[in-house]
Amino acid sequence: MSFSGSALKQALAILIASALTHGYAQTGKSAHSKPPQPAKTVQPQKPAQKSAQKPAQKPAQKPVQKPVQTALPAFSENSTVAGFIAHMVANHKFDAKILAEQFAAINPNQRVLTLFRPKPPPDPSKPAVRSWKSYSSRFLNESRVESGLLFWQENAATLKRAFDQYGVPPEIIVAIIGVETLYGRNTGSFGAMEALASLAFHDPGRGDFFREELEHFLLLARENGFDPLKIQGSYAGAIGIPQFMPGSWRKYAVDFDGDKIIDLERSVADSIGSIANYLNKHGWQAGQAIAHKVTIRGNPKDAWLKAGMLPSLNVKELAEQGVQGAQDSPDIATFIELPTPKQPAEYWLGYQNYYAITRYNRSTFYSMSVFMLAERLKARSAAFVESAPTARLHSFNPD
Ligand SMILES: [Ca+2]
Repeated sequence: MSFSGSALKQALAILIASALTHGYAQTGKSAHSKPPQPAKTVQPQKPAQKSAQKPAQKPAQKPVQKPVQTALPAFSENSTVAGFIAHMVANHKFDAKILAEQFAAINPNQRVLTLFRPKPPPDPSKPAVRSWKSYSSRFLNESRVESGLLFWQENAATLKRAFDQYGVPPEIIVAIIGVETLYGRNTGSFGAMEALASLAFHDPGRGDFFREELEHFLLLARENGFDPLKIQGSYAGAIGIPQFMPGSWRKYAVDFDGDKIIDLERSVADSIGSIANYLNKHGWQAGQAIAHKVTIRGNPKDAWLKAGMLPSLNVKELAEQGVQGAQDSPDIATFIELPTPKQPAEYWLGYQNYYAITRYNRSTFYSMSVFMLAERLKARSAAFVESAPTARLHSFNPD
């Protein structure tokens, strides 16, 4: 982004004036003198969402966070924000005064920044070892399977239509919604604009990405007539039943219930269609395998682990090197390690459809949780969803 000096000065002047006029005394918000607003920062989340984010801690035992004096300047005092406003005015004809007022109504949210970038462990020489078992137990449990079967049953016709149109099977869509928001029950309790702006202007690593997402968010709000201050989402600004980032919403979301509005906050059908379209556009291959569990001789080779998420390893060559268990698979795979401290790691080969899931969230643990939850749902669906019109779901023919 580049801004002319005068536009930037003008935006900054509007920001400051707006802060003074509509200031914190009136809104009851101050980044400096008051503790974080309970409604946005330490609001008790629904137990299920708590379990989805921090399963090890029971909410009742968690000590109340003490007010923290933040050193972060208010958005209305931030020249980068002024530059961003000038950009929105110059490129998208936004009203500088209204945008400045909206920035004056939100504050840099320290909890957002902490959740997005947790503090490193006290002893950097002992990096925390991730635990697949601990991570996946949040999602691979009876409660989430049963809720998923009910969701599948309730939405069987829509899921079949998404499968017919995009080739993505129901269990994958159900599993993604199950992992993301517990089937739409926990769509996030952070102000989306505040979360996005906090990361856009205060995260040292991903500021560029979140400034783009904030731009998409404001455009999305304008295009749909949303009040940007009333939209809630995750701490990273993901919105709605499928937790789309604003840029993905604008690019991949579809109206799937025919009311000519794309509503990922309330429409389950729009969410199902949008997830299917997203995976389809990211290379989903109808009918192809997603991943196979494998055994190996000895330790995995560095070259396998460093090959990246995009499938690039020749499955026949891997078999010659002792990777067993990937019969009837696509030719090219990525090697997946799922470590748990003090236990043997699990090893898997993932194919193009695994890669498509990683485009939703670029995490091996996330993607394998979706896949394994989907497998459990599929195994139980025949008995559970028997009366629903899904009997021929798996006869999808890509031709
Ligand atoms: Ca719709």
